[in-house]
Amino acid sequence: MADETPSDSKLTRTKEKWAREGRFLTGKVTRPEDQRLPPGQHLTKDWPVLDLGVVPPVSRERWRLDVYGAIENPLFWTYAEFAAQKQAQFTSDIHCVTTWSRYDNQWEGLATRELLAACQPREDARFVVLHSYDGYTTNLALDDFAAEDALLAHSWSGEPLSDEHGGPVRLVVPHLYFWKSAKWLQAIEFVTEDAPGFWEVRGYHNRGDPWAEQRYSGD
Ligand SMILES: Nc1nc2c(c(=O)[nH]1)N[C@H]1C(S)=C(S)[C@@H](COP(=O)(O)O)O[C@H]1N2
Ligand SMILES: [Mo]
Repeated sequence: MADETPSDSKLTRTKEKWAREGRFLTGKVTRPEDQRLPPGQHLTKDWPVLDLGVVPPVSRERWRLDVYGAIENPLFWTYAEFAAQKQAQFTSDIHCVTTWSRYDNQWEGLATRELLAACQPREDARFVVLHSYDGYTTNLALDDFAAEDALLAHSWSGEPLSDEHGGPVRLVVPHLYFWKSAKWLQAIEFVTEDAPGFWEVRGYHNRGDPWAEQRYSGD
């Protein structure tokens, strides 16, 4: 509708509904410095590379992002379309299940909340599955995906994300172990039933909260 004002657009109404429901609150609190490092972790200054051993060749020219499933508005973006979305800059800590943590990583990209506003999850959408160009998958509860500091990142420390760290675009979900942060992101699938991913079917915890040391299934 051409005369639809911003205040009664579907997007605005959805955001208002989420606010009423208190939806997507992660319970994240600012932690005192002496509690910043989760249990069993040690600090590193460099940034280790961890993956399945294959860096899939995907240039910005060839990269596409498919967003589909239990949503009102499927999205199929080129890199230029992705880059034209509202930009966010977040600084956050990385916690890898292999016990290293790295503080103060500066990310730039598209906040997952902006993506959700654009794709409009259906009422029955409860989980997302991330699909990557190397065949990797990982699953997240929709509320974890929608954390206020989660983003689809294209830059780190003001530079384009390197190939080895998941460029052109990776997910970053700082409040969970880093295996949930899919590199070389290809697709985001919204589902009504949970669907464990690559590591989740190989003994890793389904959620992966570092503060609760949810490393392996059964923890
Ligand atoms: N596509 C893809 N994403 C992935 C992985 C992978 O193998 N493939 N490994 C995960 C794991 S186990 C970790 S710890 C982080 C490592 O990210 P980094 O190499 O940038 O440190 O990426 C995660 N995302
Ligand atoms: Mo990892």
